[in-house]
Amino acid sequence: MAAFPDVDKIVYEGPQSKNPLAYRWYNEDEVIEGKTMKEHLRFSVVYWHTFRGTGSDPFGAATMVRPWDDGSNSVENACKRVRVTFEFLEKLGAPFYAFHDRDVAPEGKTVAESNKNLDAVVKVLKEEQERTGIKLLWGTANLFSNPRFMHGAATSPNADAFAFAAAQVKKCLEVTKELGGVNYVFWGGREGYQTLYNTNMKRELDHLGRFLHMAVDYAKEIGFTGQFLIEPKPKEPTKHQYDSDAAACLNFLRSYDLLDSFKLNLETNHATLAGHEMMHELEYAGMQGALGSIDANTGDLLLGWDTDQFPTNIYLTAQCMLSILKYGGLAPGGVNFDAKVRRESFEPVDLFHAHVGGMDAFARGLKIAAAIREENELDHFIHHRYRSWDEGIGAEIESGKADFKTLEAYALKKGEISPNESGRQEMLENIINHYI
Ligand code: XUL
Ligand code: CO
Repeated sequence: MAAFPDVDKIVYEGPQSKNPLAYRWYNEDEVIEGKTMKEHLRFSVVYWHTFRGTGSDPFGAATMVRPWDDGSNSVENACKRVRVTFEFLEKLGAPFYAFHDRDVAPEGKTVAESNKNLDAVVKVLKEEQERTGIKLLWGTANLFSNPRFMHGAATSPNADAFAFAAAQVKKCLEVTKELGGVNYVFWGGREGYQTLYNTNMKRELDHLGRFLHMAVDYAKEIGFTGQFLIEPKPKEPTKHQYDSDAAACLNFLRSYDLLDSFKLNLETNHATLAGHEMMHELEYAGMQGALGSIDANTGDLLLGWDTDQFPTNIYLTAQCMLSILKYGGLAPGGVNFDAKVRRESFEPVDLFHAHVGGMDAFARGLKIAAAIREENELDHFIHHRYRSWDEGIGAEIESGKADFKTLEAYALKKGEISPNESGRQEMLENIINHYI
């Protein structure tokens, strides 16, 4: 029996449509800059929020109405949930999904039992992937929920926690490979600290480096060719997460000789918590060739935690798409909605409204970004702004010909710098508004 009997396949009806369950902007076959929207955006739905989110918060119990879920932790219930997930993905027209091992299958009392449960559910996931053609964008291991990881997993002071985390990632890599996953994500979970009074930071980071090398080695051994991704986040659950932002992650990867094996999975609300705009994170990763994938969501400016709301702000999505287009796209990564309906939006149909809105916001962002790029006003402005580096003293500095002595001689002779020019921030913001 269908879990969403009242929802038909969501189709593109164009900007004039008043149908809330139709796409007004996401037209998957529409070609922009030589690729279809489907190829650019590579939308993905997350298992954890969409099919495991209960709506509970620190002040109240679960609110979500999910008639197909019997609330038990049985493998049978987990398998039933897979069928519902794929009905949802098919009706939505999303080409990808993503999961943690513990979202899809119940954790057992032992490693062996957990692995057995996972195998049983993976069989159904595989069947449904084959039936629908929907693919796994990425798998990841949940190394933060089980109390054994209270002090961290790879960075725990307890070596057994490291060993159990390794066993879990080994299995999750095998399963991701089995399902043809195109990426594999490491989000730091509890890899961080609450106080430096009890923490050997150097030793913990060395262990994290070792852990990731083991993952790279094992992927090679089993022939998993998906892209490895690290997902930065500065805080929550720990006060300080080691993978705090794109710059910190790239420094870590470089220090531990892992730069060739990893790219970044950047999440909007994590950027906000780090005190950055998402565009900053995208640009920082992009300029270093490390832009892998995004977890698309948004926070709430008035709430200081990771609210994981669906993105609806087209300034935000246009900025994201400007950077993504600039760096040649996300593939094999994608736009993964690591986002949840709020606890007051408790009916199954709200899952559709949320994703349709997010997909339309990104499709619109893509169109806006492509239009901005076509006119090229921003690029022209930036190019012009840096023209003092194209010849003369600027070119000498960039090419390495100048040194402090020649520059002192230059300054003495010149007397004062060429006049500065306006940054024209307000004009540029107005230009962006022409395209929105
Ligand atoms: C946590 C978060 C995770 C990762 C996967 O804030 O974003 O769900 O995306 O572990
Ligand atoms: Co995320």
